[in-house]
Amino acid sequence: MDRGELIQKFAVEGNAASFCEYGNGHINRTYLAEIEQGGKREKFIFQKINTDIFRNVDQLMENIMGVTSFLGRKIAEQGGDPNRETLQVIPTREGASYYRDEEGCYRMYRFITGAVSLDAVRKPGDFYESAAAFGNFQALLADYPAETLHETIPDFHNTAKRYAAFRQAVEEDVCGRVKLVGPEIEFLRKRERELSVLADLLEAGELPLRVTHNDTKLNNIMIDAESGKGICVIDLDTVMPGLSVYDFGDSIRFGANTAAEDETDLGKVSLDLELYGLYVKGYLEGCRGKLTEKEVALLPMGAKMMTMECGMRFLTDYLSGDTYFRIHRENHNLDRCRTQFALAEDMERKWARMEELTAAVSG
Ligand code: ADP
Ligand code: GN1
Ligand code: MG
Repeated sequence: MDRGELIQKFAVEGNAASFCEYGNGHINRTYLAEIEQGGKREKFIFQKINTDIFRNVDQLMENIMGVTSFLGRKIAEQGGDPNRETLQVIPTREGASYYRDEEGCYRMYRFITGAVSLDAVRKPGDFYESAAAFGNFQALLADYPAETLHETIPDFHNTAKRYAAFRQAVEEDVCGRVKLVGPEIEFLRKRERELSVLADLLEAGELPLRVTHNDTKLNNIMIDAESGKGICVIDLDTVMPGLSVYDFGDSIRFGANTAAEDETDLGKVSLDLELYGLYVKGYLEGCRGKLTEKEVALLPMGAKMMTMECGMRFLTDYLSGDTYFRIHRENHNLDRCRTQFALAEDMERKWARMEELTAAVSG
């Protein structure tokens, strides 16, 4: 079925005028579809869902429909515009949340106009605004019925289990790449015990399980082109019960790195402490006092844990033959892994400052 026919399966009038790959996500295939409607071109986001990763698309879309309608109601109550401030799924002509054919599963979203998603912080204010928006997302979902959410990727941020998967990939060495990554394996081996501290605190009841986004990188938020405010959190595939410090940490991992996630010159990789401090401020303001003291104290650990975990996931994928994250060049996952580990090492050097800044902002 061609793209025009696929679009016809959704409840939108008009004909597809253009269709092109869009964005820099690593998981789904995202397209910008422009549709001719009454002499005007309307934009839509069309996605082919990665069903190797999201095995149960009914459950995935049930989560998204639940979360977006919940958010839409709250945003409207607070006088906001649900069309711009939360994702809006365009149903199929049959009224389903996605369309399935023999080649895959597809969904459509209303395009959030007048906004941008950034792959790097342009100015510190962008990062602060993204923090406030992710914090607000956390606060808005604080009373979402967590038990109704499906675990779209089981053990997504269970770093200890991720370590076990990494060890298995080393053991299997399906591509013969283990010999190329001695220092990276050593990096993780040295930190093995630390990898489970947050999961252990959760299990011990010292950290609360919340409804979290779990994939809070900067390009998963839309920033209003005029006001510069973070207006809409997108990429809701991994909204699941999780830890607030994971959401905080993943944003730091991506946005407070002075280099790109896949930078090959590791000399450029470091933690920007100014951005770190700004994010703490924005996130705590957005959360509106909902985090416990312990959660706040563990924000630096959240940042380091997400950085190590993500590096480990890139490394595992490199060892397994690059089957999970979309790559655009040879060794891409290895490059991504190395930047993460370099960033985590820089966090270790700056640990005292990270803790001081966290305490100063929250105190
Ligand atoms: P992935 O899971 O692959 O990361 P995303 O859902 O994050 O896919 O989409 C990829 C990119 O597409 C985003 O980073 C953003 O730039 C753009 N995008 C996604 N949804 C919308 C939307 N509703 N409006 C405008 N842009 C969007
Ligand atoms: C993936 O989907 P995207 O590109 O926003 C991944 C995240 C990683 C991130 C690393 C479902 O995010 O967990 O942190 O790449 N998403 C999934 O850039 O695995
Ligand atoms: Mg994304």
